[in-house]
Amino acid sequence: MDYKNILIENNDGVVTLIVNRPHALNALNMETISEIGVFFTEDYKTIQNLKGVIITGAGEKAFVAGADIKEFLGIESPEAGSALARNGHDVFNIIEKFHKPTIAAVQGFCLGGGFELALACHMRIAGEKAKFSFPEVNLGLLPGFNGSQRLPMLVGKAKAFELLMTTDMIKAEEAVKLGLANHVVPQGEEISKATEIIEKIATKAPLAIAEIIKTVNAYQDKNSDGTEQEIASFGQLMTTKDFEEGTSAFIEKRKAEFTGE
Ligand code: DAK
Repeated sequence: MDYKNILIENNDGVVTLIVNRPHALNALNMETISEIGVFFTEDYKTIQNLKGVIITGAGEKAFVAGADIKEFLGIESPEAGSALARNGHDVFNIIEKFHKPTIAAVQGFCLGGGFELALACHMRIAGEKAKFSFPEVNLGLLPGFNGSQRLPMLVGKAKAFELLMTTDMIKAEEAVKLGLANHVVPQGEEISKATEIIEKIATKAPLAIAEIIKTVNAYQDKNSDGTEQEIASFGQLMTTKDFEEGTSAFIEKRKAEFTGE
C-alpha cells in the first residue's frame, strides 16, 4: 500500500515504522491509525525475514504529540466517538499481540494518544529528551486508545491516577524508574538501541518468542487465563523442531540454528 502518513524502512528485517507528520508533531489522525493497522495486519507479510518492528516519529521534537486535536471536533454522538475509540483499540491491540517484538523508540514529546501507541508496544526506549504525559483532561477527555488500562498495569493504580489526573510531564529517567521505559539512551540513539534488542531476540527460537508474547499479554487480559496459556504454549513448543534444535545444540556445544518450525 502507498502510505500518506507513515514511512516504512527495512533494515535487514528490522522494520522502522515512522509516523511522518512532522508539521503536526506527528499527531495521529484517523488515517494514520488506519495505515498503521494495514501495516500490522497485511503489509508486514511482504517483508522477508521480519525480525521486529520499531515505531517512532519523524524529526527530533516529537515521537507523537497525541491524537490530532483538529480532528476531534465534529463528532456528533457518543456512539460515533466510541466507534472511533474502538477502531483505535483494535489497531493498538494488534500491535500488542504482534508475533514479533514491537518497540517504541521515543524521542521528544510522547503525549496522549502517542503515549498510548508507545504503551501498546512490547517495550519502550526513551531518548534523554523524551517527555511523556497524558494531557487528555486538559481537553475534557480521557485516553481513548486503552491507555487507562495499560498505564496502571505498568505503574500501578495510584501513580496512574496521578499521571492521568494531573497531566504531569515525565522525563526519560523517571519513565524508566516507573517501569514505563526499558532504557534511556542519548538523544538520537533510540533506534539503534531498539535495533540491538530486536537483533538479539532474532537469534532466539521464533516460535518461543511468539508464545512469550501471547503468554505475557494474557497476564494483562481479563478474558484470558495466563497460567493456562503458559501451560498450553509450553506443551506446543515441546513438539517443535526448534526445541529439538535448541536442546541438541546445547548438548553438542554448538550455536542453535532455529528455523521457526
Ligand atoms: N494535534 C494537532 N496538531 C498538533 C498537535 C496535536 N495533538 N500537537 C501539535 N500540533 C501542531 C500545532 O498545532 C502546530 O501546528 P501549526 O500551528 O504550526 O500549524 C505544530 O504542531 C507545532 O506545535 P507547537 O507550535 O504547539 O509546538 P510547541 O513547541 O510550541 O509545543 C507541544 C509543543 C507538544 C507542547 C504543543 O504542540 C502541544 O501542547 N500539543 C498538543 C498536545 C496535546 O494536547 N495532545 C493531545 C493529547 S489528547 C480519540 C481517542 C484518543 C484521543 C482522542 C480522541 N477518539 C477515539 C476520538 C487522544 C487524545 C489525545 O491524544
